[in-house]
Amino acid sequence: MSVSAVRAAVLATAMLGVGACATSENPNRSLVIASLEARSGSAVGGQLRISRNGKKIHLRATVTGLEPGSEHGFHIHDKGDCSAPDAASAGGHFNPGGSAHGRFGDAVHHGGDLPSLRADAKGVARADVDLSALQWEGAQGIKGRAIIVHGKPDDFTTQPSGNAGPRVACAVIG
Ligand SMILES: [Cu+2]
Ligand SMILES: [Zn+2]
Repeated sequence: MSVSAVRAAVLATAMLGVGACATSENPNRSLVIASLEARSGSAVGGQLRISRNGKKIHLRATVTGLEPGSEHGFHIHDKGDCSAPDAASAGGHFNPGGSAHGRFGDAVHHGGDLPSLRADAKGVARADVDLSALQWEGAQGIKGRAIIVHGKPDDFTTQPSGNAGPRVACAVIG
């Protein structure tokens, strides 16, 4: 092969590479959008948006249909199964570190313990949480698990659930 033929081959390969990147998903980035489904006879709904960029994971949620001014336990649960009418199918709190239940940001808490939701005067709560301490995929990852909104506040003390009452909404991550 002449030098120019090699150059042409290299250029063609590079162009194919660019084409492939433009049309396929970047494996380091993902975005999951999921709707919260009402459970336990509630009228709670809303949307989750979980974005990942490398090791960074960010959750944004808008939760509707809450009592104005109310506070609600909010967790990632172990199983991505919202099928039960009371969402018991989602199992316990996601707990990749084998920790006790606690408050997000404290030294001891489940990986799935999230900051509590607080509803505004219209019964809407918003969450904006950096989940970069968690992993995305695999045995220790959050993908394929469930996010649960509870009917009562989390006391951050009662084991292993925080005594946050019924599961009033559920969504599967991914
Ligand atoms: Cu929970
Ligand atoms: Zn917990």
